[in-house]
Amino acid sequence: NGHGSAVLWFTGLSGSGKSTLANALDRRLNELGVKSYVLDGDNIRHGLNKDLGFSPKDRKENIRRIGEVAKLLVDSGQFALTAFISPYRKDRQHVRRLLEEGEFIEIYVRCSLDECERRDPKGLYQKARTGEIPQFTGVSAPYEKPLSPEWTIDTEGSTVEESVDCMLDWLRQRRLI
Ligand code: GGZ
Repeated sequence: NGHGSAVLWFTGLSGSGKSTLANALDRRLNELGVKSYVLDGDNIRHGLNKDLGFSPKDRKENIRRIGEVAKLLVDSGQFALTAFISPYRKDRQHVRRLLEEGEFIEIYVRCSLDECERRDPKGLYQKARTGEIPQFTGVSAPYEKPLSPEWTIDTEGSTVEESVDCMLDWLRQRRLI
């Protein structure tokens, strides 16, 4: 179909901007005639993975299943854009190994905890601080930042449009689109 296929794996804290970026990139890719599909909490945690919570074991299984689905999308010739916290390095590494060399593109959506807490679009950080939500990433559960991601996006220092333009350039340079 005239373009490559790969997993664009967005990882970062809650409220860092993963879903926003994935959806914005998805729209631009589709305008260019590039097939892509976004996997995020809305279509995965409420469906396929609604039996899973937020214990380390459940997060691991969440990411494992998402990795398998993303692989199927890649096999069908599309870009899979995934937007999950995916806090554990080991779990992300597992997905990387599921795919061929170059098919797993890890994108670290970097945003300080302070700024994520300031944004707090769903009021979840506040609930995490009072203990109403246990094991909340960044507050009472760990986030292991990527050590060598293919790409890092600083959502405190650039707009969504700027970041999406950069990602499109990056994909063009690598002849993926
Ligand atoms: C982290 C939680 C938690 C806990 C509910 N910790 O801002 P959101 O709401 O939409 O994004 C968060 C989402 C995280 O789900 P993921 O599937 O991305 O997590 S993981 O990759 O770690 O499996 C947040 C909400 O679910 N949420 N409880 N305890 N985020």
